[in-house]
Amino acid sequence: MTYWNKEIETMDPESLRKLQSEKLVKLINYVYDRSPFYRKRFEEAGIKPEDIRSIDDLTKLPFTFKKDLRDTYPTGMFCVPPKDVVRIHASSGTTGKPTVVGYTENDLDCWSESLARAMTSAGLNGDDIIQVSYGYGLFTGGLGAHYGSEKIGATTVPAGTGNSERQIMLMQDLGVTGICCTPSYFSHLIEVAANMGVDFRKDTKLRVGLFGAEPWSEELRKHIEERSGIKAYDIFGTSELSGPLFTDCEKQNGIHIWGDMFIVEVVDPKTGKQVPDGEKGELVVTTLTKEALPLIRYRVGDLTSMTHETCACGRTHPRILRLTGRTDDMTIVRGINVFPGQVEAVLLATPGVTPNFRILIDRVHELDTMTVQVELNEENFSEKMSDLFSLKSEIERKLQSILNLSAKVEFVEIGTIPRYEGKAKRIIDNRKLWMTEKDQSLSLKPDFRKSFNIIRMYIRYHCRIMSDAWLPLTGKSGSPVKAGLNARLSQFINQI
Ligand code: DLL
Repeated sequence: MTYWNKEIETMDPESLRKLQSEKLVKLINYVYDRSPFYRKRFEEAGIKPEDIRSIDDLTKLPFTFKKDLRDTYPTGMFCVPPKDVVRIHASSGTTGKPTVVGYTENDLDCWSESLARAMTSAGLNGDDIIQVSYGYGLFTGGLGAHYGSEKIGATTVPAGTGNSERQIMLMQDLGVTGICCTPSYFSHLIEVAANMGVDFRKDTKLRVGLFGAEPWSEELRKHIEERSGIKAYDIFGTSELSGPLFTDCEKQNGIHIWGDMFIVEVVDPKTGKQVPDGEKGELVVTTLTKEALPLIRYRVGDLTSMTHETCACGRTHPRILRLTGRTDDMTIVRGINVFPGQVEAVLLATPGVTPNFRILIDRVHELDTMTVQVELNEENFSEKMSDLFSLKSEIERKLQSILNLSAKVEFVEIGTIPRYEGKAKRIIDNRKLWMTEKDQSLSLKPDFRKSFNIIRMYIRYHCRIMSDAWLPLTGKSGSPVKAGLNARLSQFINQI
């Protein structure tokens, strides 16, 4: 078995706990001295730094939430002066403002160290050629994987996202052996390669993939492995914790969380109480080495379970099992976090539509697609198709800029989107984390829906003309005749 840092990765659990205790005590003093946010939080909870003497006192500490980062936007929770921040990343937030994360030089080193251990545990090494097909930029995927790959001494190919045929060409021509991207994108690459007549087994040297940034399943892992002949590993992290940080090892039996850098807990999302190993709950993480943006008992929002058992690979650090969902309304499309609030903000700022909407997520030819159904405002309903098209493009443009993701807009009849008395269900996720061949044949569904809506709008348009033509004949504007006619038409439209 090969390790990046054998001494740390296989240290005995008792010594690891001791190390965590020492680091936790230091951390609490650090944030208390440097962060007005944490000082206030601790005071509200009646906690003084001297109350935290070991990891046994962890549960005395209050939780931190994504909302705290938003409320202190952009850098209110940073614990170092701006001159010590050497890098900024960000992930999307509910309101259009991103969640900003900062790194000192040491933070970047720890991030790469974490990934170097992870990549090594997934069988990668300095002889590998690793293609990084995560997005580069504010998203942490590209640069995170890039630095990890360089740290282990691999040759790094910063391909970024998109242009699938070129991705495959690069893989072949450069002799790429490892790839980092979302699992849905790699499934798409398998299809593209097949269409190009490229067989991953015969025509490339690819042997390892690190797939994450979005939920996926064991079935998809099997599918990828069978179709491409590579070993597929699960890579996890969040921008608040740095970015991609952890993977499963060659035993593929849970994601190793480096205990000398992070303390993990799994809690009941309702009560906040820790749940026993093996029981599902929300992931909570305390960062032990981060300087710019340390997080204490951070509620990550992902659902998982954990185990403290030593892995068959010999690593002693805790493992979390496959992440199965989230506690909040965030959803992930092509690796990008999407909150319904972002869409709502766009619609509220756009005249001509109502704030009622529904986000439909599908998986077509292995790639996620996002369609936003929007109700046209009755008063602003335009009879000119050209106006509707420009309104549609305007909303699509705004969505692209706020979400950093292309979404299609579909106009629907007023009253079509269900109204909810409680929490509105804005997202209809038609993706299956894994689709069978039969499911895939149903992937025409979004096209059907689109045609259906065009037909509806067309009928409505003509019904309106009929209605307006009829009115002068009856001569009773706003009369029961018109109301009756409109009711009949609506009933008719709703039935089709
Ligand atoms: O997605 C960091 C990352 C980049 C991880 C590349 C792995 C690879 P955020 O954009 O902040 O950061 O999104 C974090 O994505 O809370 C999970 O809900 C989800 N997520 C990330 N990895 C996985 C995974 C990056 N392996 C959010 N399985 C997290 C399931 C994942 N969900």
